Amino acid sequence: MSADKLTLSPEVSAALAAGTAVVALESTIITHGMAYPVNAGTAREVEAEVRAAGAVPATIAILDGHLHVGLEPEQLDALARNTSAAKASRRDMALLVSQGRTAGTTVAATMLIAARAGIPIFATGGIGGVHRGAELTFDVSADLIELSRSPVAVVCAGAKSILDLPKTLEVLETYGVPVLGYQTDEFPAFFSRDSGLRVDGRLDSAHAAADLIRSHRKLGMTGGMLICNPLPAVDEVPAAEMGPRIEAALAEAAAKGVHGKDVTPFLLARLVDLTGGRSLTANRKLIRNNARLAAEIALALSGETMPGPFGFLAKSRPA
Ligand code: PSU
Ligand code: MN
Repeated sequence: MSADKLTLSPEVSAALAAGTAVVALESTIITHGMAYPVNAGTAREVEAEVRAAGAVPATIAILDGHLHVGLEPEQLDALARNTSAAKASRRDMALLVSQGRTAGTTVAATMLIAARAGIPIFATGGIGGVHRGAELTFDVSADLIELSRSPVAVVCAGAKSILDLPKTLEVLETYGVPVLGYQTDEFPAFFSRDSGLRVDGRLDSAHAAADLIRSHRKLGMTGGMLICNPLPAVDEVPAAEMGPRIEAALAEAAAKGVHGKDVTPFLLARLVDLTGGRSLTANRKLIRNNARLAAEIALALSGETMPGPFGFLAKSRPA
């Protein structure tokens, strides 16, 4: 797969050609993370946040078997209404393309496609990680290994404590993925600013993040990194409120025998119900917060040509 196998929107195509700041956005959150019409509204808000900061949003999805980078408003709305869209991680892509299907892309698949398009920055809410009980189930999200493979900096609010956060950080360390805190020394736990776990390093500005990304490239690193942006304190949901609801959602998943790629969407949907929508409100806010930071980092990086791993992947990767 090379960049010319991608379907770039005219806006994204022009921005990439001009070296303008572009922020990649995922779409599993649209197809499997939220229900219509909240998913469509959130996706539009996130794109608006990127534009307001002066960058171009590139929402990534698989539509009728084509890898799209940048969606028109009608395409975004149709995806949000599509209740039969698949969930695409790396391993699903060839099957979905060969069958002409439509899918939301996970963090893993979005990173892979963003890298091939030459987009080095990507904003999401939370990443997948090591599930609780993974020592028995082996349920470790493909997002983690993709972070070691695709040269994209992912801005997120950490990971939800539906996951085992210490094990998630261990696996990221094993895979050689830098984990940075934006204006924090702690790994954020999505709904809360702190998890009690430390990040590898702290970045206090978008320029510091851009400098780190440049150093990563200069060293010839071929993988990505995680930039963790805690949600604003006013938007936090207290851990005491989330804890029992997370336990309830996990118990339901176990009782129903939910497994494989259905686990994360099941837990996310149950949490929205169990918190009476409170988790959804926090989710919307933190994604916008991440989109803004990603746009600021993209701007700090833009104007550069893209040598190193990004340019190489976009221009000369064989099909
Ligand atoms: N975690 C969240 N919200 C999400 C996801 C994870 O808090 O929307 C989505 C992302 O698209 C992520 C995917 O890449 O779920 C991970 O799925 P899995 O655990 O099956 O790898
Ligand atoms: Mn899994």
